[in-house]
Amino acid sequence: MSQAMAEQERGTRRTGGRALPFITAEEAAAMIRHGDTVGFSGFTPAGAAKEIPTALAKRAKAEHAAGRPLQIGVVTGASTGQSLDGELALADAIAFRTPYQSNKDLRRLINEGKTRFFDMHLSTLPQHVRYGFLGKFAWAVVEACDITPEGEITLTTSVGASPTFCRCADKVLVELNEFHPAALHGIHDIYEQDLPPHRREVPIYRVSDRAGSPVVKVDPAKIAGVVRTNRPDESGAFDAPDEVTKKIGQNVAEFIANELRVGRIPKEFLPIQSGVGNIANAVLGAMGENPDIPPFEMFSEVIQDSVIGLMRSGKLKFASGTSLTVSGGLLKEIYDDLDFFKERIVLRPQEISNNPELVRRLGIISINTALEVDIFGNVNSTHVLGRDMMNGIGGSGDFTRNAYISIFTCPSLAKGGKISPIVPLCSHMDHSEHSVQVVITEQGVADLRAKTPHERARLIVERCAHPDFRPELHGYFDRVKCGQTPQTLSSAYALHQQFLKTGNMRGVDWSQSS
Ligand code: 0RQ
Repeated sequence: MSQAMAEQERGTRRTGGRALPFITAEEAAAMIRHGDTVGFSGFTPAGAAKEIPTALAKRAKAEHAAGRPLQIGVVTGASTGQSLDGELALADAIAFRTPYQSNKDLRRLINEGKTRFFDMHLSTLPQHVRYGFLGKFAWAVVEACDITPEGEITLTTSVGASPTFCRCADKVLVELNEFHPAALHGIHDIYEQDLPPHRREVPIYRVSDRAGSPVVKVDPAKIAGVVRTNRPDESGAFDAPDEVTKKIGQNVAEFIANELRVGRIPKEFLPIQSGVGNIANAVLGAMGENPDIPPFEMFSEVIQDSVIGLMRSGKLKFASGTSLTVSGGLLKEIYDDLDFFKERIVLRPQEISNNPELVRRLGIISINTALEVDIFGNVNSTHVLGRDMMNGIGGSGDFTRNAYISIFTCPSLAKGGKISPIVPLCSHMDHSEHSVQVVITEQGVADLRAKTPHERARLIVERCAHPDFRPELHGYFDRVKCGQTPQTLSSAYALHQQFLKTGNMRGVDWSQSS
């Protein structure tokens, strides 16, 4: 919106005697000071603040050019879009970042050691803010599709940690984004847990239960400004499934269908959680196509593209999540038929969508993607070659540790065949062998339940590793006959070291290892 239009809007929207303080994005950005910690709305690009961070990035560039510092702590629900993480990273305006990111410019700064980043389980972020573990929050900056002068905020396509940011921050700035219809009111279920030792159980017993309010309630005196905007979410489309991701999806669907057949999954079926990314999208597609999988519910974090077709076909009965991260055309389809989708979707705070108590109570089948899995079933979700951050652990730990059945998927080859994601020992550990029950690649399924480390190693190599790498991996553990775990520390990272030396994991000489 132009400055002139914003000035026209400025002043008031009067109802019930109170006024909303309309201001421009630049005026909002000018209130944020160097050193402030800001909780921005956004869980993926869905529902992320856009105007104020972009204006702040511009201001930071100008301040830096004038020799003055301007950097803030950026806390969000999870990753965000280009106009938040991207612009602030390009302006070098981020002092620290948590709990998750997936932006290439920010990732570069983190891996160059220029931006502090700490990686957190997403369910724990809001309570850590309430406990004071992240220090004082000066601002909450949240996107809304509606706001009343009484301080009732209807969020947009994500909830994330926004209710907690609004509660804990000294002041609140709102981006009133007219791209999202006010009729989204009712899709959210805002519920915050009490602080220990007064915390009670979360009163959700079925995927579709609601426990809270459709709006975030904020003391109107804390609302320092409302910025009008009309901008879509910056969610990109997924790659169409290829042969590998399709086969991974089919293997997951067949495994789950068989668990149902043999009675290890109850006949009523269980809710599904599915991770982020291209593989996860393909897995859901395959679940939809498998005739032996009954219509199901999702209790997940991100509701992504393939969910919408599944809902239309009746295969997906209900989806609970914290963000509606769908590409533009699909979001329009949802908005054009909002009554249909509002009956079938609830958006919750991330501490509820990912709540360990609920994951265990509801018996969630979790399906997440690994960067690397070792032959014992430990999983690396976050680090390339043990050093560089990819995105972060996200919600994968919240679900995996507490799932009824926890599944990890990955392709058996990465980087054009030069990397085997199945390795002797993960170069970084996010999920341990104690939490990971099933590993699935396009090659097959390794069911690790009730297996020893020696048995796991054999299964993972035979069923999941690429045939080209099976001799390499056998070379690693076959000779070790004793010990609870067939590990040889001197060569545990031989494949990684080979890659660092030659740009390819192939060709390790195991005779050199002791
Ligand atoms: O690199 O982009 O340069 O080609 O990693 O890999 O195969 O495109 O997989 O998009 O599904 O992402 C784990 C990152 C997978 C994601 C991860 C390279 C590969 C490619 C991406 P390029 P793919 P996906 C929440 C669930 C953590 C958070 C989480 C993630 C790039 O799923 O961030 O689980 N997960 N949240 O080439 C080096 C290896 C590699 C490798 C792949 N071993 N070494 N590079 N790559 N394997 C729960 C919900 O409810 C949503």
